[in-house]
Amino acid sequence: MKKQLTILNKLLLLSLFIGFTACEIKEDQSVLYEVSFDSFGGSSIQSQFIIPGDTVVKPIDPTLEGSEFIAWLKNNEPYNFGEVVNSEFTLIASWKDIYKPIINPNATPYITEVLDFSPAPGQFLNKVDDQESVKNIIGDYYQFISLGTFGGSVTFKFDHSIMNGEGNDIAIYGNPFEDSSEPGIVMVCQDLNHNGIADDDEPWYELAGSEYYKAETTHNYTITYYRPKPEENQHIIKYKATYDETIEEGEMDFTLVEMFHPQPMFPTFYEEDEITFTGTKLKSNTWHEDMGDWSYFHNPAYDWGYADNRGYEQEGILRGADLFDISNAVDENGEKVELIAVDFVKVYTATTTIAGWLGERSTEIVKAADLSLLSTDE
Ligand SMILES: [Ca+2]
Ligand SMILES: [Ca+2]
Ligand SMILES: [Ca+2]
Repeated sequence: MKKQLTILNKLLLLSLFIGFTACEIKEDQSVLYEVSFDSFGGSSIQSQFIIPGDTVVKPIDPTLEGSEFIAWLKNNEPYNFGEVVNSEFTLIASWKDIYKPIINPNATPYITEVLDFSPAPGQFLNKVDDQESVKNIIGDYYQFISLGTFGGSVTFKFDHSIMNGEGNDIAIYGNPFEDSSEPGIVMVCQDLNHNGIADDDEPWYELAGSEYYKAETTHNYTITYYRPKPEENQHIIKYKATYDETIEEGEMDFTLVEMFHPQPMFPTFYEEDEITFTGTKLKSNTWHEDMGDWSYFHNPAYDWGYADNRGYEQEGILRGADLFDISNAVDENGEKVELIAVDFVKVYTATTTIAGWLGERSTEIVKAADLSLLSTDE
């Protein structure tokens, strides 16, 4: 009897085993989910077969020459490796170019190329061929260009990357004097793909100056200027500004400069009849002094960190220059960004003030230099 039971037990166990094995094979074929990895040109990563409800094991980061691995993406979002798997899917590697500064053994200190000149309306525009005269800021000469009122900008580069060394790195020369500061905000960009162009996917960073974090400073101030119709007064520029929750429409009145600057104020070379600029707007500190039969406008300097602001305090080779430290770079959210070097520099007028007969408060640029090369020159 005992022996019979044992045989029965064995048969039972055998049938259970067969049943179990069959069941396991069935599971293998139907419900293991394949998670594959598309390394997007990088080293290949093996697929994983995941039991439902289990998680993916984060593989070793793939490698790609000249690139830095950022993350595995699912539906364009970084994948959470704690997520439970309930389907098959592919994770895609995202990469960013490793930035390499351009080192030039024959580097010269001054601007070698102007990439863009987009002035806003102003009294010094339209007197000569502005797109030609902007080249005045190349090299070491003393001829300035004017950017016009808020937003008007110039973008330039050098024959090498400007390294972020100890302290200040860039000198930007304007024509300020005591009580005549016309601040311009400075932005920088890295040529990540070394094509000499500031591409749309190469971000710009503002060099935060003394006013950047103050409540009275307006970030993301957008203004559109409209070209007057031929029959309209060419010294009245209509505009529409948007910032915070505000939409403001108005006119900039340049009529008091007409006797000195009779030409139209809206830059004539634009094909469009309206131009739009977005940037950081500084609160005006201009004040007006009544001197009896005439009046004077005071445009005092801001503390630091703006072009055409305090350069009159410098001596020698730096006379007229405001100095900039690449370490003050911030991203669009105001977060500090560490940049080892930069390739492109943009300066734009930071105020919207029109000071009567003195005209708009517009940043002027004479030249700019890599400070590290200037010091070795001396
Ligand atoms: Ca620095
Ligand atoms: Ca000036
Ligand atoms: Ca580029």
